[in-house]
Amino acid sequence: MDLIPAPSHVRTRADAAPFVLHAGARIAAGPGTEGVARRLRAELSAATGFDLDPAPAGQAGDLELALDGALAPEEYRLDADADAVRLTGGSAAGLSHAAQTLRQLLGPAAYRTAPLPGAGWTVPAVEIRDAPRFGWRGALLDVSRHFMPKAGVLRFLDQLAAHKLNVFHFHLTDDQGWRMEVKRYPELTRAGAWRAYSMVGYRAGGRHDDQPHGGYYTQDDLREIVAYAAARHITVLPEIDLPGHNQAAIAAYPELGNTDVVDTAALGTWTDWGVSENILNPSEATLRFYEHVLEEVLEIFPSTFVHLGGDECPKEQWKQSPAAQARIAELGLKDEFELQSHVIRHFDGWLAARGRRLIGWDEILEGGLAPGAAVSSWRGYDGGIAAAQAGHDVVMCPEQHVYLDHRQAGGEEEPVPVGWVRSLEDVYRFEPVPPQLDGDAAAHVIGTQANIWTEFMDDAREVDYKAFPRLAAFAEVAWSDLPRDPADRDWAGFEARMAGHYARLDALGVEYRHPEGPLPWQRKPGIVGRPLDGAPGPSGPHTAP
Ligand code: TNX
Repeated sequence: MDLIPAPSHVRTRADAAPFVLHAGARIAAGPGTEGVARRLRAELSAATGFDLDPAPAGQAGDLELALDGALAPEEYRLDADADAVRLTGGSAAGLSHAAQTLRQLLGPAAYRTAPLPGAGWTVPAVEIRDAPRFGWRGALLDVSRHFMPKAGVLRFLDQLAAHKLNVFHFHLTDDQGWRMEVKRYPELTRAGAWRAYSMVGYRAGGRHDDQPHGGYYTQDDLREIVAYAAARHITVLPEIDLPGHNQAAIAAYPELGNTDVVDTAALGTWTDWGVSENILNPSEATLRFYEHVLEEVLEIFPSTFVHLGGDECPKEQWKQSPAAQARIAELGLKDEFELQSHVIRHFDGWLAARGRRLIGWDEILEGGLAPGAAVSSWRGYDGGIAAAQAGHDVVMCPEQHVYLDHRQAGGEEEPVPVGWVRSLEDVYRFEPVPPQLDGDAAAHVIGTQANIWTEFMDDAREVDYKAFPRLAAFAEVAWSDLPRDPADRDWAGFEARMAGHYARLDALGVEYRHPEGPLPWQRKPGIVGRPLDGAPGPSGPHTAP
Protein backbone atom coordinates (compact mmCIF):
# COMPACT_ATOMS: atom_id res chain seq x y z
CA MET A 1 0.00 0.00 0.00
CA ASP A 2 3.05 2.22 0.32
CA LEU A 3 1.29 4.64 2.68
CA ILE A 4 3.25 7.81 3.51
CA PRO A 5 3.25 8.91 6.27
CA ALA A 6 3.02 5.41 7.74
CA PRO A 7 -0.13 4.88 9.83
CA SER A 8 0.07 3.64 13.43
CA HIS A 9 -1.79 0.36 12.75
CA VAL A 10 -2.67 -1.39 9.52
CA ARG A 11 -4.34 -4.80 9.40
CA THR A 12 -4.95 -6.26 5.98
CA ARG A 13 -7.97 -8.52 6.04
CA ALA A 14 -7.55 -11.89 4.39
CA ASP A 15 -11.17 -12.64 5.30
CA ALA A 16 -12.68 -9.86 3.20
CA ALA A 17 -12.74 -8.92 -0.47
CA PRO A 18 -11.47 -5.55 -1.65
CA PHE A 19 -13.69 -2.57 -2.27
CA VAL A 20 -14.16 -1.34 -5.82
CA LEU A 21 -15.16 2.26 -6.38
CA HIS A 22 -17.58 2.37 -9.32
CA ALA A 23 -19.68 4.85 -11.29
CA GLY A 24 -22.85 5.23 -9.26
CA ALA A 25 -21.06 4.94 -5.91
CA ARG A 26 -22.64 7.18 -3.25
CA ILE A 27 -21.15 9.16 -0.38
CA ALA A 28 -23.01 9.06 2.93
CA ALA A 29 -21.86 12.06 4.95
CA GLY A 30 -22.78 12.00 8.63
CA PRO A 31 -23.28 15.14 10.72
CA GLY A 32 -20.24 17.39 10.76
CA THR A 33 -18.59 15.69 7.78
CA GLU A 34 -20.09 17.86 5.03
CA GLY A 35 -16.94 19.87 4.34
CA VAL A 36 -14.70 16.82 4.06
CA ALA A 37 -17.35 15.10 1.89
CA ARG A 38 -17.43 18.08 -0.46
CA ARG A 39 -13.66 18.03 -0.92
CA LEU A 40 -13.43 14.26 -1.21
CA ARG A 41 -16.13 14.36 -3.87
CA ALA A 42 -14.37 17.17 -5.72
CA GLU A 43 -11.02 15.36 -5.73
CA LEU A 44 -12.26 11.87 -6.46
CA SER A 45 -14.87 12.81 -9.03
CA ALA A 46 -12.23 14.77 -10.95
CA ALA A 47 -9.87 11.79 -10.89
CA THR A 48 -12.47 9.08 -11.60
CA GLY A 49 -15.09 10.88 -13.67
CA PHE A 50 -17.77 9.47 -11.32
CA ASP A 51 -20.43 11.77 -9.86
CA LEU A 52 -20.21 10.34 -6.34
CA ASP A 53 -23.60 11.74 -5.43
CA PRO A 54 -24.81 11.89 -1.84
CA ALA A 55 -26.55 8.73 -0.62
CA PRO A 56 -30.28 9.33 -0.03
CA ALA A 57 -31.03 10.28 3.60
CA GLY A 58 -30.94 7.29 5.92
CA GLN A 59 -29.33 4.97 3.35
CA ALA A 60 -25.87 3.48 3.55
CA GLY A 61 -23.24 4.81 1.18
CA ASP A 62 -20.33 3.18 -0.59
CA LEU A 63 -18.13 5.76 1.12
CA GLU A 64 -19.34 6.35 4.68
CA LEU A 65 -18.10 9.44 6.51
CA ALA A 66 -18.65 9.91 10.23
CA LEU A 67 -17.24 11.64 13.30
CA ASP A 68 -16.61 9.86 16.57
CA GLY A 69 -16.01 11.99 19.64
CA ALA A 70 -14.21 9.09 21.34
CA LEU A 71 -11.25 9.63 18.99
CA ALA A 72 -8.68 12.40 19.43
CA PRO A 73 -9.39 15.32 17.07
CA GLU A 74 -6.78 14.35 14.46
CA GLU A 75 -7.23 10.60 14.91
CA TYR A 76 -9.03 8.53 12.31
CA ARG A 77 -10.09 5.03 11.35
CA LEU A 78 -10.43 3.64 7.87
CA ASP A 79 -12.21 0.33 7.35
CA ALA A 80 -12.54 -1.07 3.86
CA ASP A 81 -14.20 -4.23 2.63
CA ALA A 82 -16.27 -5.18 -0.41
CA ASP A 83 -19.35 -3.34 0.90
CA ALA A 84 -17.95 0.07 1.72
CA VAL A 85 -15.08 2.22 2.85
CA ARG A 86 -15.90 3.69 6.26
CA LEU A 87 -13.95 6.80 7.22
CA THR A 88 -14.23 7.99 10.81
CA GLY A 89 -12.50 11.01 12.31
CA GLY A 90 -12.27 12.43 15.80
CA SER A 91 -13.06 15.75 14.12
CA ALA A 92 -13.28 17.00 10.56
CA ALA A 93 -9.46 17.28 10.62
CA GLY A 94 -9.08 13.59 11.48
CA LEU A 95 -11.61 12.70 8.84
CA SER A 96 -9.73 14.76 6.30
CA HIS A 97 -6.61 12.68 7.05
CA ALA A 98 -8.68 9.53 6.49
CA ALA A 99 -9.74 10.90 3.11
CA GLN A 100 -6.08 11.46 2.20
CA THR A 101 -5.27 7.89 3.17
CA LEU A 102 -8.14 6.68 0.99
CA ARG A 103 -6.69 8.62 -1.92
CA GLN A 104 -3.34 6.89 -1.40
CA LEU A 105 -5.07 3.48 -1.29
CA LEU A 106 -6.91 4.17 -4.55
CA GLY A 107 -3.61 4.46 -6.38
CA PRO A 108 -1.59 7.20 -8.06
CA ALA A 109 -4.32 8.02 -10.60
CA ALA A 110 -6.42 9.32 -7.70
CA TYR A 111 -4.06 12.33 -7.72
CA ARG A 112 -4.94 13.31 -11.27
CA THR A 113 -7.55 15.88 -12.18
CA ALA A 114 -9.16 13.93 -15.04
CA PRO A 115 -9.81 10.21 -15.50
CA LEU A 116 -7.46 8.04 -17.52
CA PRO A 117 -9.07 5.53 -19.87
CA GLY A 118 -9.41 2.09 -18.34
CA ALA A 119 -8.38 3.12 -14.81
CA GLY A 120 -9.59 0.79 -12.02
CA TRP A 121 -10.28 1.87 -8.45
CA THR A 122 -9.67 -0.88 -5.94
CA VAL A 123 -9.11 -0.44 -2.22
CA PRO A 124 -7.68 -3.46 -0.40
CA ALA A 125 -9.69 -4.79 2.55
CA VAL A 126 -7.98 -3.12 5.49
CA GLU A 127 -8.42 -1.70 8.96
CA ILE A 128 -6.33 1.38 9.62
CA ARG A 129 -6.04 3.14 12.98
CA ASP A 130 -3.99 6.27 12.85
CA ALA A 131 -3.13 9.48 14.72
CA PRO A 132 -0.28 11.96 14.48
CA ARG A 133 2.70 12.13 16.81
CA PHE A 134 2.81 15.95 16.71
CA GLY A 135 -0.02 18.46 16.50
CA TRP A 136 2.19 20.96 14.64
CA ARG A 137 3.51 19.54 11.38
CA GLY A 138 4.72 22.49 9.42
CA ALA A 139 6.38 23.73 6.30
CA LEU A 140 7.69 27.25 5.83
CA LEU A 141 7.65 28.82 2.39
CA ASP A 142 9.69 31.98 1.90
CA VAL A 143 7.79 34.08 -0.64
CA SER A 144 9.90 37.18 0.02
CA ARG A 145 13.18 36.15 -1.57
CA HIS A 146 11.25 34.84 -4.54
CA PHE A 147 7.59 35.58 -4.92
CA MET A 148 5.33 32.57 -5.41
CA PRO A 149 2.19 33.60 -7.30
CA LYS A 150 -1.08 32.70 -5.62
CA ALA A 151 -1.76 29.65 -7.79
CA GLY A 152 1.58 28.20 -6.71
CA VAL A 153 0.73 28.74 -3.05
CA LEU A 154 -2.60 26.94 -3.44
CA ARG A 155 -0.80 24.09 -5.19
CA PHE A 156 1.74 23.95 -2.35
CA LEU A 157 -1.16 23.67 0.12
CA ASP A 158 -2.48 20.68 -1.84
CA GLN A 159 0.95 19.10 -1.52
CA LEU A 160 0.98 19.70 2.25
CA ALA A 161 -2.52 18.24 2.68
CA ALA A 162 -1.56 15.14 0.69
CA HIS A 163 1.21 14.58 3.26
CA LYS A 164 -0.96 15.34 6.33
CA LEU A 165 1.06 18.46 7.13
CA ASN A 166 -1.10 21.01 8.91
CA VAL A 167 0.80 24.28 9.42
CA PHE A 168 1.77 26.54 6.53
CA HIS A 169 4.31 29.06 7.80
CA PHE A 170 3.98 31.91 5.33
CA HIS A 171 7.17 34.02 5.40
CA LEU A 172 5.62 37.19 3.97
CA THR A 173 8.20 39.88 4.63
CA ASP A 174 11.94 40.22 4.46
CA ASP A 175 14.68 42.55 3.24
CA GLN A 176 14.09 41.49 -0.36
CA GLY A 177 10.34 41.96 -0.63
CA TRP A 178 7.12 42.74 1.27
CA ARG A 179 4.33 40.49 0.01
CA MET A 180 1.18 41.38 1.96
CA GLU A 181 -1.14 44.20 0.95
CA VAL A 182 -1.62 46.53 3.94
CA LYS A 183 -4.47 48.97 3.29
CA ARG A 184 -3.21 51.60 5.70
CA TYR A 185 0.33 51.58 4.29
CA PRO A 186 0.10 51.05 0.52
CA GLU A 187 3.78 51.86 -0.06
CA LEU A 188 4.71 48.57 1.61
CA THR A 189 3.68 46.78 -1.56
CA ARG A 190 3.86 49.67 -4.05
CA ALA A 191 7.57 50.08 -3.32
CA GLY A 192 8.46 47.19 -1.01
CA ALA A 193 7.09 44.34 -3.16
CA TRP A 194 9.60 45.04 -5.95
CA ARG A 195 13.31 44.99 -6.35
CA ALA A 196 15.35 46.14 -9.30
CA TYR A 197 17.15 42.85 -9.90
CA SER A 198 18.26 39.71 -8.05
CA MET A 199 21.54 38.13 -7.13
CA VAL A 200 22.03 34.88 -9.06
CA GLY A 201 23.55 32.33 -6.72
CA TYR A 202 25.66 33.09 -3.70
CA ARG A 203 27.44 36.41 -3.30
CA ALA A 204 30.87 34.98 -4.05
CA GLY A 205 29.74 34.27 -7.61
CA GLY A 206 29.20 37.99 -8.19
CA ARG A 207 26.32 37.43 -10.60
CA HIS A 208 23.11 39.43 -10.96
CA ASP A 209 20.25 39.21 -13.38
CA ASP A 210 18.82 42.32 -15.04
CA GLN A 211 15.28 41.38 -14.24
CA PRO A 212 13.01 43.32 -11.88
CA HIS A 213 11.40 40.87 -9.47
CA GLY A 214 8.32 41.14 -7.34
CA GLY A 215 4.70 40.54 -6.57
CA TYR A 216 2.37 40.54 -3.61
CA TYR A 217 -0.89 39.09 -2.38
CA THR A 218 -3.94 41.30 -2.09
CA GLN A 219 -5.95 40.91 1.07
CA ASP A 220 -8.53 38.99 -0.95
CA ASP A 221 -5.78 36.66 -2.22
CA LEU A 222 -4.72 36.08 1.38
CA ARG A 223 -8.28 35.43 2.51
CA GLU A 224 -8.62 32.92 -0.31
CA ILE A 225 -5.36 31.23 0.70
CA VAL A 226 -6.46 31.06 4.35
CA ALA A 227 -9.86 29.59 3.41
CA TYR A 228 -8.32 27.13 0.95
CA ALA A 229 -5.91 26.00 3.66
CA ALA A 230 -8.69 25.78 6.26
CA ALA A 231 -10.71 23.53 3.96
CA ARG A 232 -7.67 21.23 4.05
CA HIS A 233 -7.32 21.60 7.82
CA ILE A 234 -4.12 23.57 7.44
CA THR A 235 -3.46 26.60 9.62
CA VAL A 236 -1.72 29.51 7.91
CA LEU A 237 0.88 31.02 10.23
CA PRO A 238 1.72 34.50 8.94
CA GLU A 239 5.22 35.86 9.58
CA ILE A 240 5.92 39.57 9.76
CA ASP A 241 9.61 39.66 10.62
CA LEU A 242 10.89 42.37 12.97
CA PRO A 243 12.93 44.30 14.00
CA GLY A 244 15.54 42.92 11.54
CA HIS A 245 14.99 41.70 7.97
CA ASN A 246 13.18 44.94 7.22
CA GLN A 247 14.90 46.71 4.36
CA ALA A 248 11.87 46.35 2.06
CA ALA A 249 9.61 48.07 4.62
CA ILE A 250 12.21 50.78 5.21
CA ALA A 251 12.56 51.33 1.47
CA ALA A 252 8.79 51.90 1.41
CA TYR A 253 8.64 54.07 4.56
CA PRO A 254 12.11 55.53 5.21
CA GLU A 255 11.02 56.90 8.60
CA LEU A 256 10.97 53.30 9.90
CA GLY A 257 14.76 53.07 9.63
CA ASN A 258 17.55 54.54 11.69
CA THR A 259 17.45 57.89 9.95
CA ASP A 260 20.09 59.42 12.21
CA VAL A 261 22.61 56.85 10.98
CA VAL A 262 21.73 56.13 7.36
CA ASP A 263 20.02 57.98 4.58
CA THR A 264 17.10 55.58 4.50
CA ALA A 265 15.36 57.62 1.80
CA ALA A 266 18.06 56.40 -0.58
CA LEU A 267 17.38 52.71 0.14
CA GLY A 268 15.63 50.37 -2.22
CA THR A 269 14.25 46.92 -1.59
CA TRP A 270 17.37 44.83 -1.12
CA THR A 271 18.97 43.18 -4.14
CA ASP A 272 21.44 41.06 -2.16
CA TRP A 273 20.95 37.83 -0.23
CA GLY A 274 21.99 37.70 3.40
CA VAL A 275 21.19 39.82 6.40
CA SER A 276 20.72 43.54 5.82
CA GLU A 277 22.10 46.03 8.35
CA ASN A 278 19.00 48.15 7.81
CA ILE A 279 16.81 47.33 10.77
CA LEU A 280 13.83 49.19 12.22
CA ASN A 281 14.36 52.10 14.57
CA PRO A 282 12.97 51.34 18.03
CA SER A 283 10.75 54.43 18.39
CA GLU A 284 7.17 54.48 19.64
CA ALA A 285 6.10 55.56 16.15
CA THR A 286 7.57 52.38 14.69
CA LEU A 287 5.79 50.26 17.28
CA ARG A 288 2.52 51.98 16.33
CA PHE A 289 3.20 51.40 12.64
CA TYR A 290 3.61 47.67 13.21
CA GLU A 291 0.58 47.53 15.48
CA HIS A 292 -1.40 48.93 12.56
CA VAL A 293 0.11 46.35 10.21
CA LEU A 294 -0.65 43.58 12.69
CA GLU A 295 -4.25 44.75 13.09
CA GLU A 296 -4.70 43.93 9.41
CA VAL A 297 -2.78 40.66 9.81
CA LEU A 298 -5.12 39.59 12.62
CA GLU A 299 -8.17 40.41 10.53
CA ILE A 300 -7.02 38.09 7.77
CA PHE A 301 -5.25 35.29 9.61
CA PRO A 302 -7.27 33.56 12.35
CA SER A 303 -4.32 31.45 13.64
CA THR A 304 -3.68 31.53 17.38
CA PHE A 305 0.01 32.06 16.70
CA VAL A 306 1.51 34.98 14.81
CA HIS A 307 5.19 34.73 13.87
CA LEU A 308 7.14 37.94 14.44
CA GLY A 309 10.56 36.72 13.34
CA GLY A 310 13.07 38.29 15.69
CA ASP A 311 15.97 36.56 13.95
CA GLU A 312 19.26 37.89 12.65
CA CYS A 313 18.99 41.49 13.78
CA PRO A 314 22.40 43.14 13.43
CA LYS A 315 22.78 45.77 16.15
CA GLU A 316 25.35 48.04 14.46
CA GLN A 317 22.89 50.80 13.55
CA TRP A 318 21.41 50.88 17.05
CA LYS A 319 24.92 51.12 18.47
CA GLN A 320 25.58 54.17 16.33
CA SER A 321 22.17 55.79 16.56
CA PRO A 322 21.81 58.54 19.19
CA ALA A 323 18.04 58.01 19.06
CA ALA A 324 18.34 54.27 19.76
CA GLN A 325 20.85 54.95 22.54
CA ALA A 326 18.50 57.53 24.07
CA ARG A 327 15.74 54.96 23.92
CA ILE A 328 17.94 52.42 25.74
CA ALA A 329 18.60 55.01 28.47
CA GLU A 330 14.98 56.13 28.69
CA LEU A 331 13.78 52.53 29.10
CA GLY A 332 16.56 51.71 31.56
CA LEU A 333 17.90 48.89 29.39
CA LYS A 334 21.39 47.45 29.43
CA ASP A 335 22.17 47.24 25.74
CA GLU A 336 20.92 46.71 22.20
CA PHE A 337 19.96 43.11 22.91
CA GLU A 338 17.63 44.25 25.64
CA LEU A 339 16.25 46.79 23.23
CA GLN A 340 15.40 44.06 20.73
CA SER A 341 13.85 42.11 23.58
CA HIS A 342 11.80 45.16 24.51
CA VAL A 343 10.38 45.34 20.98
CA ILE A 344 9.50 41.63 20.95
CA ARG A 345 7.98 41.78 24.43
CA HIS A 346 5.90 44.76 23.40
CA PHE A 347 4.29 42.75 20.61
CA ASP A 348 4.07 39.66 22.78
CA GLY A 349 1.84 41.61 25.16
CA TRP A 350 0.01 43.26 22.30
CA LEU A 351 -0.83 39.90 20.72
CA ALA A 352 -1.75 38.32 24.07
CA ALA A 353 -4.19 41.18 24.74
CA ARG A 354 -5.91 40.17 21.50
CA GLY A 355 -6.09 36.49 22.34
CA ARG A 356 -3.15 35.52 20.15
CA ARG A 357 0.29 34.14 20.87
CA LEU A 358 3.66 35.23 19.63
CA ILE A 359 6.10 32.79 18.09
CA GLY A 360 9.55 33.83 16.96
CA TRP A 361 12.96 32.46 15.94
CA ASP A 362 15.18 31.32 18.79
CA GLU A 363 17.01 34.67 19.01
CA ILE A 364 13.94 35.98 20.84
CA LEU A 365 15.12 33.98 23.86
CA GLU A 366 18.16 36.21 24.24
CA GLY A 367 16.54 38.95 26.29
CA GLY A 368 14.03 36.87 28.21
CA LEU A 369 10.58 35.96 27.00
CA ALA A 370 7.02 36.37 28.17
CA PRO A 371 5.53 33.05 29.29
CA GLY A 372 3.03 32.57 26.46
CA ALA A 373 5.56 33.03 23.67
CA ALA A 374 6.76 30.07 21.62
CA VAL A 375 10.04 29.49 19.82
CA SER A 376 10.98 28.17 16.39
CA SER A 377 14.35 26.55 17.08
CA TRP A 378 16.36 27.07 13.90
CA ARG A 379 20.04 27.57 14.78
CA GLY A 380 20.13 24.04 16.09
CA TYR A 381 18.44 22.19 18.94
CA ASP A 382 19.95 24.35 21.71
CA GLY A 383 17.47 27.22 21.56
CA GLY A 384 14.60 24.77 21.59
CA ILE A 385 16.07 22.85 24.51
CA ALA A 386 16.53 26.02 26.57
CA ALA A 387 13.06 27.25 25.66
CA ALA A 388 11.35 23.94 26.46
CA GLN A 389 13.20 23.68 29.77
CA ALA A 390 12.01 27.21 30.59
CA GLY A 391 8.43 26.12 29.89
CA HIS A 392 7.96 27.62 26.42
CA ASP A 393 6.38 25.73 23.57
CA VAL A 394 8.85 24.87 20.83
CA VAL A 395 8.71 24.03 17.15
CA MET A 396 11.89 22.18 16.21
CA CYS A 397 13.24 23.16 12.82
CA PRO A 398 17.05 23.05 13.12
CA GLU A 399 18.74 24.24 9.96
CA GLN A 400 21.28 21.43 10.24
CA HIS A 401 18.48 18.95 9.52
CA VAL A 402 15.37 20.39 7.94
CA TYR A 403 16.34 23.46 5.95
CA LEU A 404 15.31 22.28 2.53
CA ASP A 405 17.29 24.99 0.77
CA HIS A 406 20.36 22.97 1.77
CA ARG A 407 21.63 20.57 -0.89
CA GLN A 408 20.28 17.04 -1.02
CA ALA A 409 23.36 15.35 -2.45
CA GLY A 410 27.04 16.04 -2.67
CA GLY A 411 27.43 15.88 -6.46
CA GLU A 412 28.78 18.73 -8.54
CA GLU A 413 25.57 18.82 -10.52
CA GLU A 414 23.27 19.62 -7.56
CA PRO A 415 21.62 22.95 -8.43
CA VAL A 416 23.00 25.85 -6.38
CA PRO A 417 24.67 23.77 -3.69
CA VAL A 418 24.05 25.44 -0.35
CA GLY A 419 24.73 24.23 3.18
CA TRP A 420 25.18 20.67 4.31
CA VAL A 421 24.19 17.58 2.42
CA ARG A 422 20.78 16.62 3.76
CA SER A 423 19.65 13.63 1.76
CA LEU A 424 16.25 12.03 1.83
CA GLU A 425 17.67 9.50 4.27
CA ASP A 426 19.08 12.25 6.50
CA VAL A 427 15.68 13.90 6.72
CA TYR A 428 14.08 10.52 7.42
CA ARG A 429 16.46 10.11 10.34
CA PHE A 430 15.76 13.57 11.79
CA GLU A 431 14.42 13.39 15.35
CA PRO A 432 12.57 16.51 16.57
CA VAL A 433 12.87 15.75 20.31
CA PRO A 434 16.52 15.62 21.35
CA PRO A 435 17.51 13.15 24.09
CA GLN A 436 18.28 16.02 26.49
CA LEU A 437 14.54 16.61 26.84
CA ASP A 438 12.19 14.36 28.71
CA GLY A 439 8.90 14.53 30.60
CA ASP A 440 7.31 17.95 30.73
CA ALA A 441 10.11 19.61 28.79
CA ALA A 442 9.75 17.11 25.92
CA ALA A 443 6.01 17.76 25.90
CA HIS A 444 6.79 21.41 25.17
CA VAL A 445 8.04 20.36 21.74
CA ILE A 446 4.64 20.86 20.14
CA GLY A 447 5.89 20.02 16.71
CA THR A 448 8.35 20.33 13.93
CA GLN A 449 8.78 22.15 10.68
CA ALA A 450 10.74 21.97 7.46
CA ASN A 451 11.72 25.37 6.10
CA ILE A 452 12.03 26.29 2.45
CA TRP A 453 14.05 29.47 1.99
CA THR A 454 14.02 30.61 -1.59
CA GLU A 455 17.14 32.69 -2.23
CA PHE A 456 18.14 30.06 -4.78
CA MET A 457 14.69 28.90 -5.93
CA ASP A 458 13.21 31.20 -8.52
CA ASP A 459 9.86 29.52 -9.01
CA ALA A 460 7.53 26.64 -8.14
CA ARG A 461 9.51 24.15 -10.24
CA GLU A 462 12.64 24.81 -8.23
CA VAL A 463 10.70 24.70 -4.96
CA ASP A 464 9.33 21.30 -6.04
CA TYR A 465 12.85 20.05 -6.63
CA LYS A 466 14.16 21.13 -3.22
CA ALA A 467 11.02 20.27 -1.26
CA PHE A 468 10.44 16.82 -2.73
CA PRO A 469 10.90 14.04 -2.01
CA ARG A 470 12.33 15.32 1.30
CA LEU A 471 9.01 16.75 2.48
CA ALA A 472 7.54 13.23 2.23
CA ALA A 473 10.21 11.92 4.63
CA PHE A 474 9.68 14.92 6.86
CA ALA A 475 5.92 14.30 6.91
CA GLU A 476 6.54 10.79 8.20
CA VAL A 477 8.89 12.11 10.90
CA ALA A 478 6.22 14.60 12.01
CA TRP A 479 3.27 12.23 11.81
CA SER A 480 4.38 8.66 12.46
CA ASP A 481 5.54 7.13 15.70
CA LEU A 482 9.05 6.33 14.45
CA PRO A 483 11.79 4.99 16.72
CA ARG A 484 13.30 7.98 18.55
CA ASP A 485 16.83 6.82 17.87
CA PRO A 486 17.48 7.74 14.24
CA ALA A 487 19.71 4.68 13.87
CA ASP A 488 16.71 2.42 14.54
CA ARG A 489 14.56 3.79 11.74
CA ASP A 490 13.61 1.49 8.90
CA TRP A 491 15.10 3.49 6.08
CA ALA A 492 14.99 0.56 3.66
CA GLY A 493 11.27 0.15 4.34
CA PHE A 494 10.65 3.84 3.77
CA GLU A 495 12.66 3.80 0.57
CA ALA A 496 10.61 0.85 -0.68
CA ARG A 497 7.38 2.73 0.04
CA MET A 498 8.78 5.76 -1.76
CA ALA A 499 8.74 3.76 -4.98
CA GLY A 500 4.94 3.87 -4.81
CA HIS A 501 4.92 7.44 -3.56
CA TYR A 502 6.93 8.78 -6.51
CA ALA A 503 4.06 7.63 -8.74
CA ARG A 504 1.68 9.75 -6.65
CA LEU A 505 3.98 12.76 -6.89
CA ASP A 506 4.16 12.23 -10.66
CA ALA A 507 0.36 12.19 -10.89
CA LEU A 508 0.21 15.36 -8.76
CA GLY A 509 2.69 16.99 -11.11
CA VAL A 510 5.43 17.52 -8.54
CA GLU A 511 8.89 17.96 -10.06
CA TYR A 512 10.77 16.21 -7.29
CA ARG A 513 14.45 15.30 -7.32
CA HIS A 514 14.79 11.82 -8.76
CA PRO A 515 16.92 9.40 -6.74
CA GLU A 516 19.48 9.40 -9.60
CA GLY A 517 19.94 13.14 -9.32
CA PRO A 518 18.87 16.26 -11.16
CA LEU A 519 17.51 15.93 -14.69
CA PRO A 520 19.47 17.99 -17.21
CA TRP A 521 17.11 20.96 -17.00
CA GLN A 522 17.16 20.86 -13.23
CA ARG A 523 20.89 21.63 -13.15
CA LYS A 524 22.23 25.13 -12.84
CA PRO A 525 25.76 24.88 -14.10
CA GLY A 526 28.02 27.69 -13.10
CA ILE A 527 25.76 29.21 -10.45
CA VAL A 528 27.84 29.47 -7.32
CA GLY A 529 26.43 28.23 -4.02
CA ARG A 530 27.97 27.83 -0.61
CA PRO A 531 28.37 24.18 0.25
CA LEU A 532 29.46 23.39 3.80
CA ASP A 533 31.62 20.35 4.39
CA GLY A 534 31.22 17.46 6.76
CA ALA A 535 28.29 16.30 8.76
CA PRO A 536 26.47 18.99 10.69
CA GLY A 537 26.71 18.60 14.43
CA PRO A 538 23.59 18.71 16.55
CA SER A 539 24.07 22.41 16.93
CA GLY A 540 26.52 23.61 14.35
CA PRO A 541 27.26 27.15 13.20
CA HIS A 542 24.46 28.85 11.38
CA THR A 543 24.63 29.31 7.68
CA ALA A 544 22.63 32.29 6.58
CA PRO A 545 24.17 33.37 3.30
C1 TNX B 1 18.62 31.77 7.88
S1 TNX B 1 16.02 30.86 9.44
C2 TNX B 1 17.53 32.61 7.87
C3 TNX B 1 16.86 32.92 6.59
C4 TNX B 1 17.66 32.40 5.43
C5 TNX B 1 18.13 31.00 5.72
C6 TNX B 1 18.87 30.35 4.59
C7 TNX B 1 16.17 32.30 9.76
C8 TNX B 1 15.44 32.66 10.94
N1 TNX B 1 16.93 33.09 9.01
O1 TNX B 1 16.66 34.31 6.50
O2 TNX B 1 16.85 32.44 4.30
O3 TNX B 1 18.97 31.02 6.84
O4 TNX B 1 19.15 29.01 4.88
